[in-house]
Amino acid sequence: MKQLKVLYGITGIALGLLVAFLVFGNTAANDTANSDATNKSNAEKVYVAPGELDDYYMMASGGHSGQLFVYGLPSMRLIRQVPVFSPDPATGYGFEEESKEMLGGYKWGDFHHPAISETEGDYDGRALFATDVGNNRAAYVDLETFETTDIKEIPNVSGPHCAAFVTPNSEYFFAPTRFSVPIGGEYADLDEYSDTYKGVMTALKPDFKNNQIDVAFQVMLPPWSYDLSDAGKNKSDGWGFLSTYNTEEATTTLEINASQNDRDYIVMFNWEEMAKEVEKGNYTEVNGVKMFDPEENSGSIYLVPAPKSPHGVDVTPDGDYFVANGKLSPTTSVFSVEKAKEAIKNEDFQGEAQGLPVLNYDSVIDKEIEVGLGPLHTQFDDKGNAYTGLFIDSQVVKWNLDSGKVIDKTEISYSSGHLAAVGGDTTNPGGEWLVSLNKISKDQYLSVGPSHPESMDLIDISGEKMELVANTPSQPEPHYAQIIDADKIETTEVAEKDTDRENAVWSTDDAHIEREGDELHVYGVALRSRFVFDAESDRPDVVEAKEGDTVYFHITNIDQDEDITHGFGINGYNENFEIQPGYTKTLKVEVDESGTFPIYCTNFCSALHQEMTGYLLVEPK
Ligand SMILES: [Cu+2]
Repeated sequence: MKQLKVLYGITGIALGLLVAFLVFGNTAANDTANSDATNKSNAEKVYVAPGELDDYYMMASGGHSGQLFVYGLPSMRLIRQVPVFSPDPATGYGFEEESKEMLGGYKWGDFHHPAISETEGDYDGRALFATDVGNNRAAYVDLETFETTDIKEIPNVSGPHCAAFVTPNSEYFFAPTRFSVPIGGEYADLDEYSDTYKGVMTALKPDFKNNQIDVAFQVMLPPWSYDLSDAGKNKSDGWGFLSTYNTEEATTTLEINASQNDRDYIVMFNWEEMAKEVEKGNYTEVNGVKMFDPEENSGSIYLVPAPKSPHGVDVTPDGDYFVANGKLSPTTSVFSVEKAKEAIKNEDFQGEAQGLPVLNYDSVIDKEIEVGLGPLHTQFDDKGNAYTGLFIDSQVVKWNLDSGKVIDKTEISYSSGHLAAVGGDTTNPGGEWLVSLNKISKDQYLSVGPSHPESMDLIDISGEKMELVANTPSQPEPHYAQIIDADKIETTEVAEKDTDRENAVWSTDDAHIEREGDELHVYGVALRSRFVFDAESDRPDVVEAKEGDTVYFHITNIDQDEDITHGFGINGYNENFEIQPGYTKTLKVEVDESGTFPIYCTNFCSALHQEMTGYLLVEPK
């Protein structure tokens, strides 16, 4: 049956090619101006033959799954789910000691907007940064291994949603909050909201040598909700841009009460200046973090009025403009960085809000584009065009940055939340593909009951007209994605044999078990197709413990071959983890019940994988 389907698929594609040739073949031959892309059928454009590789990685956040989804483009194949903020039973992330400690006991995370590290304003493929809106954490994902290598809890914040945006040379990535709370998080009456509650923006500093992040400083902001952000580039390098809503400072029924003002604000801040001020000592310490208060240190933060409850704020690739998408307005607003700087210099203010100067709207606006209903987010191509997703109209709109003219609209299914273009947040966008990350799939896929997947549309943006070429379901719930050229990612397949590594054993002869009181340390190896826990034992794959012991399994996978992963599951013990080639992992087990517990390799590794077993024997007290 499976084979038949494959044959049918190939026949279908061949038929598609034939039809494409009959329809376009002759005209294409006469029209040398047509690019290859326009001559291809939609099926051809996304077809990546078995054994061939995709051109791009798409790194999509997994929302309340807490995970990172890695897709290949143009095939839209889901290649990998990388655990970041939530435990993962298959890999044992959050089960074995190393990641368990990093994860800190959290059961879930809410990963919203991934940001790939940058060099000179372009994705450099070294790392990916993530923030957790659910439990106020930030993570570093190493793109050599596609593993989460560091997670830090961020003090003083509630819901770092407006993140992460990375500065052009990865000096910092910023994480402003969706929720405002009293500084320090203590109790305060909601009647005191406007005076006591604050939004907080965190500057996190990546350490690429050790694959870590640290909180560098924080900035106190008015008690509003901060939604999305982007870093300045080229002419606007040194600046950052945040969108706000609930500048009404409502404390209940936000649906109505936070939708009253015709204009909220884009917060425009000079992060270079702020970092310098903090360096000079202009901060107060709150829960161990340097907190910068822009009200007391004027000159680094300004407000730009923008219609109405804006979601995305996106800086153009040349850095000359920032585009705000007022989700309750039918327009997208283009603001000029140069005009904003001029207004700041001339103190061309129309007032102030929460002690911060508000720039004169008319002095800063460049143009308003009538895109349609529910504009949420804008991306760019390499030809001076912008693409805005419309939530309510379920469309993507292409418009020109210079002329402001709408060029094309395409229907998507349904309700675009975010857009991601190749290199879409960089100084160097690709201009080939755009993905609409849709919030609702309804009738797009075979029904699986009341819970529907989300959906993603792949749009070819290489021609004058956009063309929707493919659609794929996704698990909950990509909020945003970044698309990077596959050539920029260099992965490690096998970990180096590090003979100094703590708890590692690199030869079957060295496998041994040590007892320290009621602690049992198993220094074992996994290799095709056996476990060796104790080289000198008649049964080297058996661990004998006593009821009440604590057993530490320190297991090294000594197979130094690509894709030879071993698993380690204990039957009836609710424990499992993977050990990648060349890795050492530790599992701690309290054996509080006597009995016989088979151990087995859970990740198929060889023809004799079924034989890769052992026993944990727990003798009664
Ligand atoms: Cu195995």
